Amino acid sequence: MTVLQYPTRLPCGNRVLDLARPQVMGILNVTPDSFSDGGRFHLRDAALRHAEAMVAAGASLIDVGGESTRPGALPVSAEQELQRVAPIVEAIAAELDVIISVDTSTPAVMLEAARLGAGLLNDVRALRREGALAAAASTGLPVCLMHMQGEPGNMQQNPQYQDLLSEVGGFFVARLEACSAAGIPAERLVLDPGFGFAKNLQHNLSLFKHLEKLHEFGLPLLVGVSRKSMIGQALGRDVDQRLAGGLALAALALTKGAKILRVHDVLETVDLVRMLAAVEAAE
Ligand code: 9MG
Repeated sequence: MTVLQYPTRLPCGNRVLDLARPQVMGILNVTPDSFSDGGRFHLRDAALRHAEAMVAAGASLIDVGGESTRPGALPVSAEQELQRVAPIVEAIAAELDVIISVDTSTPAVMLEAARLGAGLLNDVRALRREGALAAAASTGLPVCLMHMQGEPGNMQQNPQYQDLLSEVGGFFVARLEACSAAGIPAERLVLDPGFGFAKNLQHNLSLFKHLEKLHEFGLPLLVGVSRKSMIGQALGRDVDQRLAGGLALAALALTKGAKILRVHDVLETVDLVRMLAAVEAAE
């Protein structure tokens, strides 16, 4: 495999993401059933205030999602997703100095979000929905391709792998080829192993342990483990007690070379990043 060494400046619409240092992506769910905020930020103003607080805490990206991807979640219509996401993207683009990432697999949402000022497409289905490759290509935006077997609705029903690392790698090979054929160059891609997506606890832990293996693609890695059930299962913690476990995994992900951390707890994660950088900069 050709190893591409990615440029440290990733153009994201009218902004640039500096990948020379780790970046924090704040999660903004605008779904009524959002698993960790109970849908509290459903309303436009509340969502904007939450985004503002995450930017003030140091997030360089805000990931806006209008379709729940929690295990067992059912897909929503493109119209419904658009109704949830578009006003928030528009408001953030008008009010805040931040890169807007849109957590979507839906071509119409990708196109409209890009028109309204989004700078990154975050697709848990890695552009496998019909029309998604063409839509993403036409936006010219970078895309985060995440690994997942099946769909959120059924993904946790006994996920099976013969060789997890090779299968995740093979998935990325196929998606990179599909992107290239659709006119999306590798320089515009970010990879994400998809913790908690069609993986049991042992799959998640093993994938994390061997995260470095994904550097073979020469692309930036995004890691999302914030408040996830892998922390709950490993530590026996409810969703509101997973911060310490999440920070431990965030620190480990950074030492393993991840460049973007997708999190709920932005302030704490930014402190973690700054602390690691302070040690790194010492003699
Ligand atoms: C939307 N979403 C939920 N979890 C995620 C994860 O781990 N990675 C990415 N890229 N998106 C996620």
